[in-house]
Amino acid sequence: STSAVQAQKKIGNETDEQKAKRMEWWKDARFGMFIHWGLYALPARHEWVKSNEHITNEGYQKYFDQFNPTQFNPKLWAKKAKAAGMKYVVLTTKHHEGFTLFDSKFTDYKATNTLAKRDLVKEFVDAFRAEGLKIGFYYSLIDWHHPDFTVDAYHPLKPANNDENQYLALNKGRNMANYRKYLSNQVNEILTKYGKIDILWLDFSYPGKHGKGKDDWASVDLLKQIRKLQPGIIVDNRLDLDDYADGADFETPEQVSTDALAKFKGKTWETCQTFSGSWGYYRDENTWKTNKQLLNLLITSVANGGNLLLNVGPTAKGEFDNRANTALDSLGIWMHANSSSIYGCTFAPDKYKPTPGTQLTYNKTGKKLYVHLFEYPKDGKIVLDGYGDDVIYAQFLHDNSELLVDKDKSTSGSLVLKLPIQKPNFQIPVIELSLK
Ligand code: JFZ
Repeated sequence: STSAVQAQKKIGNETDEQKAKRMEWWKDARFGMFIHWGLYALPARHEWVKSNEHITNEGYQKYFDQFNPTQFNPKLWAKKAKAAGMKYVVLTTKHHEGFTLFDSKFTDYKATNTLAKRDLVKEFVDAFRAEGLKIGFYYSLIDWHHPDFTVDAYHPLKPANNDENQYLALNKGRNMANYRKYLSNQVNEILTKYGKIDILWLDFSYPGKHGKGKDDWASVDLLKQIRKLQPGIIVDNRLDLDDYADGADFETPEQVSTDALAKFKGKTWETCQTFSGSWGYYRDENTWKTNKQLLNLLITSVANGGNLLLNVGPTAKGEFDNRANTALDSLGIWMHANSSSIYGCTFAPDKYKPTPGTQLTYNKTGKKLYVHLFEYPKDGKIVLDGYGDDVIYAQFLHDNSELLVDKDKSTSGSLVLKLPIQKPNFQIPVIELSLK
């Protein structure tokens, strides 16, 4: 069939084995930090503010002039990420607004020319590397500042009533070929000036009328360029290269509910999630997720074989705000005790079914099964049907205290775990089952 032929279309010549090797650290890591930081931190009302409120380059200029992150200290960011249990980080080197946090030969619209007066990406990379985290760059394919980037359905200058003649008038003199060159030049800069880069997160494609896709970005050539410059790099799936078997390394389900993650089981994926809804710092947003919801996102991701990329939007001063710090600290307390159920883990073999109120993760190498207690059983008992003959030892993960198991009640390999009546003082305690 044609779809079978299409799936064979390839850009490079990497084998499945080589790819598995390249992706290994990323699949084991499971938990990363996304950082959305740019001029939009000043208006502090969504990173899309320029488009949402149809702000011109002139109208947006005040944020460039006022950008002065006196408290920017990426070492503190890196320590927070590390303490929360995150293994990698992805920073917006440029978002849709077009402002670059890095020094670039190809634009004046960069941090170096603000009151910050320096390459902020350089300091960021040094700080996170020093903490042992892998380095990822987000780079926006979209650019609402560049004069050659054509006005489309998401652009701040888009005509109010989608009037075709207005689109034509606005795009007279704009030349996407020039923008493609700029895009390629800047991708070249970020992949050559900062040493080994582990992840490239390009964002995003929206093919169709007044949209943009692979031809607008020259995606095939861009991906070839990326792989040549950084052979080990891991690239997301937003280049509009679904027709190619090797057009992306992972899927990026964004802001989806925990219920929706089950359908990604068996694929290679990372869900990106915010604390409060917006990616950039949004002062007045009061829809912050609870600690339990955040843990649920992390555990549910691993229980379905995926990663969680949890976002922080630093303030215009250059700091994580208190709500973000508190949430990260609380994740760190849980991870300190329970990270063995996260790192190197994936979904459990089919024969093990989670009981109501629990989620399972599995470490194949260590032969461990992890039961996450979202709801604590009132009678202190958990019955695991079909596990009985496989389990050789059970303990809580946070203190390695033994959990007694009762097998004689079982005739069909079911196992009764006896838990303390009093729930341990832990949000979502984890039971570790050692398998034969
Ligand atoms: C994009 C950005 O527009 C947003 O500001 C943020 O950076 C986020 C991580 O990525 O938002 C998207 C991109 C793609 C989809 C949805 C939101 N999508 O394909 O559903």
